[in-house]
Formats: sequence, structure tokens, C-alpha cells
Amino acid sequence: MIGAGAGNTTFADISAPMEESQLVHIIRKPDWAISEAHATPEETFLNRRQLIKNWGMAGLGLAAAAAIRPGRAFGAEDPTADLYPAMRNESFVLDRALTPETVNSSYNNFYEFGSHKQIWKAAQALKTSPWDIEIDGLVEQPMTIGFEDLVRKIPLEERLYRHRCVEAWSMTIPWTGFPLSELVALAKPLSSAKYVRFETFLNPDVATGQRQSWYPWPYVEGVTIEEAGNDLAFMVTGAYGHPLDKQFGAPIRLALPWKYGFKSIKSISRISFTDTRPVSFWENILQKEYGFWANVNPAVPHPRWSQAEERILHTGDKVETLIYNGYGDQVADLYKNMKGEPLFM
Ligand SMILES: Nc1nc2c(c(=O)[nH]1)N[C@H]1C(S)=C(S)[C@@H](COP(=O)(O)O)O[C@H]1N2
Ligand SMILES: [Mo]
Repeated sequence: MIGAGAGNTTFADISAPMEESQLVHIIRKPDWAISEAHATPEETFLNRRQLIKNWGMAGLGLAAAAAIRPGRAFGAEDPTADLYPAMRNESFVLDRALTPETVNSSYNNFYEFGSHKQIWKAAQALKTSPWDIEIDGLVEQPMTIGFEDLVRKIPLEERLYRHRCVEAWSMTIPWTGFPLSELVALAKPLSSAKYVRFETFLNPDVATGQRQSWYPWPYVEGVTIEEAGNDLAFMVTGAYGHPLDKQFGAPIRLALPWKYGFKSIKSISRISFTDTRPVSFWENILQKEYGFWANVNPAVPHPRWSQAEERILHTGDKVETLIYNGYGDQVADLYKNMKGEPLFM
């Protein structure tokens, strides 16, 4: 089924398996009481082990622990773990609760690992260290930079962001990373560069979804240079106070919270500066439904469903969607002279 994962997902669908959603329900309160963003990964892990004990859940064994933190609870130590947790930038505030980590890390769109939401286990096959990122195109000097070098060149900060999928579900998440503008500065683009084009890795041996040849792999996304310079555009290297779990698009992905989620490309391996507008993965598949701009707007329906409301993950609450996903103050100016452009699809 085609359409940023929309076709097989109904508005009210919460696809987490039963045992997992029950567990998530059970651990919901302690999850927030821990305040993970300010705990080290080890503390978080120990706290959780303690929790499991205290709550008499130890008997549920490995499966339960994995459900508590899909993909990392028993994973190898990350070579960049020492950088976390980063200081929270308090200027990014939310109007609703954070989505529990257990929920966000077991409900993902990552077509490289399957066209459904339960890809977290499959995504663990991705080898994210070492990880090279190519920077090329209209730059002073094309380069290849190792992720572990890059992430130590720019100070990390934590931001609480909203995320609105084009499928009409939404989440909130504490991302850690650095402004995209810092990476642009490092890349030194020429004045002729008008767009930044991002590409995800290509490795069908590991990412079984990439064996499906009717998709135009690798995943591609793009923004204008002006959008890349907006402070909200964020390169994400971590979430919930530790390095990114693979299902979130480790080791580095984008977050563009005023745009539909498909613009926030994961597991980036190439960044190109260009004077031609990139054609993104979903635009390439269904140009009538997924445009270049894809700014959130409740008044512009997707051709197959309304965008007026969204379903908040975990609580299931339906709330009104906001123009630019609530970030209009920061981004509306980017578009003030673009009346003819389809800014909202
Ligand atoms: N490479 C790649 N990036 C991607 C996707 C994808 O399938 N592949 N899905 C997009 C979509 S549709 C959404 S909603 C978000 C989901 O991010 P999350 O799984 O961290 O919530 O990632 C976006 N980035
Ligand atoms: Mo999405």
C-alpha cells in the first residue's frame, strides 16, 4: 500500500501489540517520574531494572524488558553515549505531555525496514558505527565526515518537539541534536546553492524493505537553503537523553517540526547542496499527494483524508491540528512571498 504508510492505517488505529500496550500502560507513570532526559543512560537502565523488580515484573523476563525500551535495553554501548544527556534548551516548550519513550520507540515509520509501524526489531540490523556522511555538490570542498567526528564538532542540546505525521497521528519527543544551520556552516556552500538534499543509506542486505524495487530507493528529502537556516530545522542524534535508537533513524536524522513527518528523513548518509529542487521519495511515488513543501495545514486536506485533526499517540486524544503544526511564529516568514507555491501538500 502506498502513501507514507497511510493506506493501511485507519485514524483510530493503535498498532502496538496487545502485550506491549498493556505494559506501556502499566509503566506509564514511572516512565515520566524518572525524568530520563536528566538521567544518564546507565541510571535509566538501572532505574528500569529496579522498576521491573519493584513492580514484580521480573518474571516477564527479556521480552518485557525489551518492550520497556525496544531496541536498546540490552544493546551494545554506543560510542557517543558520553555526550548524553545534553542540556535542554528551554525555549522549546510543548502544549501537551511528552509521549512515553516506550510508545515512540515501538511505533515508527521507516520503510527501509517494512511498510508498517512495528519495524523496531528489524531496524536493529542496521550497523550505525562507523557511519560516513558525504557532503557534496555546490560546496567549497566536498568531504566525507565520520558521524562520530561530526557529532563532537557541534555542541548538542535537547529540544522538546512536536511531530505531525501526514497520516494524522502525532507525538511529542525530546530530541537531542544541533541546528541544521551549524552543519550548513561547516559544509561551506557556494552562493549558487539553493537547496539542501538529504539521502538515507542504501543497503538492501540489511534493510529488507529496500529489496522492494517499486520504491525509488534511497529515501531522499530536501529543503531550501532558507529553510535549512531556520533555527527550528534540527539535526537529531539522540532522543530521551541518549543516542538515537536505530528505529528513530540512527545515527543522525532530521527534524522539521512544522512540516509533515515524511520530510524528517532518517539515517542520513549524504547531504548535497544543489541549485535544483530535489524530488523527494514520496513525491517521486505520488506527486499528486506529497509535494516538496509539505507544511502542516489543517485547512488543506490530503487527497484521501482530512488534516483538520490529529490523533495523539498513546492517549488517543483527537485534537485540532495547527497551521505549521503550531510553529507559525518561527517559520511563516519563510513563505510570505510564495503565494503561487503549493506550500501545504
Ligand atoms: N529514511 C526514512 N526516513 C523517514 C521515513 C522512512 O520511511 N524512511 N519515514 C518518515 C515518516 S512518514 C515519519 S512520520 C517519520 C517517523 O519518525 P519516527 O519513526 O521517529 O516517529 O520519519 C520519516 N523519515
Ligand atoms: Mo509520516
